[in-house]
Amino acid sequence: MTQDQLKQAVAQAAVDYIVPQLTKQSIIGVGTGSTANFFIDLLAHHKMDFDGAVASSEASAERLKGHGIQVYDLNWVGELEYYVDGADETNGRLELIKGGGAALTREKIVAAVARTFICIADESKLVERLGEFPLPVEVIPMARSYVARELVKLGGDPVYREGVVTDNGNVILDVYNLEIGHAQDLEENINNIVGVVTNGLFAARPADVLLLGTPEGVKTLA
Ligand code: ABF
Repeated sequence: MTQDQLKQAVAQAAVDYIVPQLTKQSIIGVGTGSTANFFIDLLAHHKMDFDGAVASSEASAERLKGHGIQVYDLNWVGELEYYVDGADETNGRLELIKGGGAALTREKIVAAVARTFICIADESKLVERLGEFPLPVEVIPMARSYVARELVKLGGDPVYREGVVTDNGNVILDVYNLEIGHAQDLEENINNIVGVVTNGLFAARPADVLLLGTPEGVKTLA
């Protein structure tokens, strides 16, 4: 199976997981990236079964609207039953690295609101220890150099993602070579650096369910 077929299989598994629970009032949190795109395209077949979606990026909002799915501003939404999104890495505790697509801040906000966060990923994303994928950190532009120096003190090698501006008007530092022993502590320590908006560790609020695409089928970890 190709990686795209594995992504499609987990996207279908997420649709199968949530659709039976949806009502006409349901609003779904929808993520960003190629796996999330498969999910959006498959979810569109069921658009009559729910009210609409909140998107974690402008790109996903456009894709949802293209399918005729109503997209809501999160501020207008009280409750999100589900948030479905991909990841760059996951460990067995469902702690994640996200943000390769630069949408990490909105993703973390939607994850915070959602009752159930379903992560969809092909098996290449499952790792023993987080950190081979460089950790994305969204930073206020004027703080970029300061934050980079502070990240070096934490043992990382930050690299400015040139030419990328987030949907929030900020920049991204990708941090290589971090020792991620206790992910929750590191997430908090990086967030405490002045000028950091968010970092891509999802450990304080990990996924609740991981649908993992393997050649033997989709495995569910919870
Ligand atoms: C988003 O998309 C992320 O947080 C992660 O960076 C990325 C995963 O992309 P893909 O599904 O294309 O591998 O969910």
